[in-house]
Amino acid sequence: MEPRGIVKAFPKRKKVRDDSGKSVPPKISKEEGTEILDKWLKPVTAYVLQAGIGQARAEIFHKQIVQNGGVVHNQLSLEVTHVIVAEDMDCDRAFRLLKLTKLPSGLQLVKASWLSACIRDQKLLSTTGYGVFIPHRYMEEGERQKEQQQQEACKIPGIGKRMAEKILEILESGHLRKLDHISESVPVLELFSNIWGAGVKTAQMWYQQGFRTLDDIRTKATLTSQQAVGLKHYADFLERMPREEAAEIEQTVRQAALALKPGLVCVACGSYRRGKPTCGDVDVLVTHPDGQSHRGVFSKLLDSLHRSGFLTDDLVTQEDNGDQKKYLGVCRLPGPARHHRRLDIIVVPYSEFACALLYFTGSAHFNRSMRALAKTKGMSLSEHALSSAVVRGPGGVKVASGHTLPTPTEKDVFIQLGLPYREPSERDW
Ligand code: DCP
Ligand code: MG
Ligand code: MN
Repeated sequence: MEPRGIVKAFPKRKKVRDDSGKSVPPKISKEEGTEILDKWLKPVTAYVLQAGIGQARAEIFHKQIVQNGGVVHNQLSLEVTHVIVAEDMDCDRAFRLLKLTKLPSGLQLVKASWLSACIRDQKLLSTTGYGVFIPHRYMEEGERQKEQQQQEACKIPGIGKRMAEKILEILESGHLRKLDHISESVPVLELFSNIWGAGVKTAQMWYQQGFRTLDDIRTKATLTSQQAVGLKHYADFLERMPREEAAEIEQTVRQAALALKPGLVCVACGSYRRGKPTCGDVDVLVTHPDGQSHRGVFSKLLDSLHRSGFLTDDLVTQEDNGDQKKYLGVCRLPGPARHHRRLDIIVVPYSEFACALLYFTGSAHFNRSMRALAKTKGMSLSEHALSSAVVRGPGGVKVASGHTLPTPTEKDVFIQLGLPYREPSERDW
């Protein structure tokens, strides 16, 4: 290993220094109320290498640098960003005089003519063309690789300077800091977006506000009423219930419904109807075979279930969807050691029963496939009905409106679509 000389004394170099205690603090000259506001040399902390420049010229430089907001150091130190050297200075000599074996990263050796030009133009000029040529053997290993790799990366078509810098960072350190930040946030974003009612956007916002734990959210975040319910039942909502418990919940809803109106049909759909051993929630469909008596049931049923203490929290009290009504909330069966469970209830007219049942049974993926297939056959499937599709002419103008196809049972939907019937337990994909 080559000796690293003074390099070790330059562990971290700040390109733009702050204003804290420097040997020659910038002085703002004031003349009759006119302040020199333009401290254009502020980013520069210079060390003027007198050899070949001479004391008189060096002193003029010192004065000018300080007057324009820069800092002058009388020896090479950590803070120095620019070493000002004579025009004819070569690299070997400069390194010898500076007692350097390698060029610390961030330090530039620039010719005095650069400073003269800056002072003439009263602005910070690029050092391009004024730098002392530094052969690779004088560069720190990292600096050398960086220069080479940056040239290599830039050669790839479509890779610009900014992308090349990112590639370089990955090559140098094995990772990209920007991504570190993302991967750090991932578990927190997951924690937050598992709160019912909080999506990725909300989770990201909370992360940006500095929140990292559910306790931060509880004590500091602004929550919608849904998110407050979600947070209250955080653990319960992440847990799936055994299907036996889902059956008890279905039964509780059915009893309350039948007490309101005999003949109401209550069916637990979703994962329960597909025969899953555990359910994320219970999805109860309510309808009445007489085609009329479902009306008015929705709010009465919810009132009843609230009064009995079965429903503990509401998430969405009423989502109007044509003739269908939807409730999303939280329930808990009576007795000790019971968990809070998510419960969805839809009340639908009997004419829409088959399509609503098909939809609410899912799975969501199966529904998407069925809808896509219906489209290919010139039909349209929804939770309301199976219809012949709306026909549109040129420019999207409606030529023929769709009409509802008769589907008294789920089987009829399959038949209309030309598909063999599938039992609910076969609708998982
Ligand atoms: N559904 C849908 N598209 C969605 C969400 C739901 O088609 N984006 C339908 C199909 C689902 C049914 O509604 O099966 C019930 O929705 P759930 O979210 O309750 O899903 P599951 O009951 O299928 O699963 P889980 O056990 O997680 O509740
Ligand atoms: Mg469900
Ligand atoms: Mn559901």
